[in-house]
Amino acid sequence: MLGRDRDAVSETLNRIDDARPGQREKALELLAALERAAPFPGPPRVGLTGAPGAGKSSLLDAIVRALRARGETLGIVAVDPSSRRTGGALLGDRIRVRSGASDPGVFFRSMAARERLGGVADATRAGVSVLAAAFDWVFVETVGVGQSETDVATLVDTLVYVAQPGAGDLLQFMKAGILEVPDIFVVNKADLGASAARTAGELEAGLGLSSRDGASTWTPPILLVSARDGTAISELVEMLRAHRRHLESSGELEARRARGTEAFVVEALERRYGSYGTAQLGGAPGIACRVREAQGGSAFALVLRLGQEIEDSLRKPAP
Ligand SMILES: Nc1nc2c(ncn2[C@@H]2O[C@H](COP(=O)(O)OP(=O)(O)O)[C@@H](O)[C@H]2O)c(=O)[nH]1
Ligand SMILES: [Mg+2]
Repeated sequence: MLGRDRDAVSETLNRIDDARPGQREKALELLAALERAAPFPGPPRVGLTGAPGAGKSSLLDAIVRALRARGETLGIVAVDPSSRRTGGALLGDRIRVRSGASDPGVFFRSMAARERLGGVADATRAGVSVLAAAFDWVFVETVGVGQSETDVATLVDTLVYVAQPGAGDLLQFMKAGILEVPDIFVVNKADLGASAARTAGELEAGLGLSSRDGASTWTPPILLVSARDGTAISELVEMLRAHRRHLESSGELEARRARGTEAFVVEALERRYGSYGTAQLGGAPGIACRVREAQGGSAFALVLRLGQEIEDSLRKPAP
């Protein structure tokens, strides 16, 4: 894996996807070892979210071409909302993103959103960690339903929201809570003209009113692009780089990864052991505290270790 061998990447992804009993610990150990071996901060992790049909796959395809033209490599995880959409549409997505199918510099893997509808499965986080060890960039494409913006936000460093012209008025954006989380807003299909410009204007007005994290000095830009015509794709890629530079120079990158680790560990333990189990460690606050104590330790190692502690304490007879 660390030699960036493609076959090793596939093999690792298969192993972490192995649902047979007993394989879970091995998978977590493998992931923890990978995270330990890959120095911080690693490649940029970018999420694309937005309603189905907004053009996320098409944009990714355009980004792939722009980055490949400069010799940069990419790993892509697509969260497959298998229960929500037809196989045909998904296949179309895959083929488009795989336009570089024979190119060893692009790796594409789709993962089922098993745990929650439209949400980001555990496997996605694992997939991101694996790809981060082997490629210059990692992208996550997901569907924008319900909580998925905030879910993906804990997995990636840069969240891009892809809006569709005429997709809704300002009120809808605000109601959906879309404006609070993303780092970059993209209005795709700029080739449609006035309606794209109008949507960008609505987003801008909404951003002025939203209650975003006041601690960050980053002002989320709104870009008008066209995946179809290639308009402003290079500006988008430049913006991704600019956001990464901002995260690194401000120290926000470390803070953000730490928050992501905390959210992941708490959620993974709650899902596996329930509230009675996690109460053994003081519930979510207790677990969060333990994660902070571990200071940048692997999220997977923490799930394994704290899970073991929960199991041990559940086995002890009550005093
Ligand atoms: N006019 C226009 N259509 C686009 C553009 N980008 C994507 N589309 C079309 O929008 C539809 C949905 O695109 P897709 O990339 O699958 O969206 P996703 O569901 O967000 O991944 C497809 O029919 C695309 O051909 C664009 O820049 N302009
Ligand atoms: Mg898609």
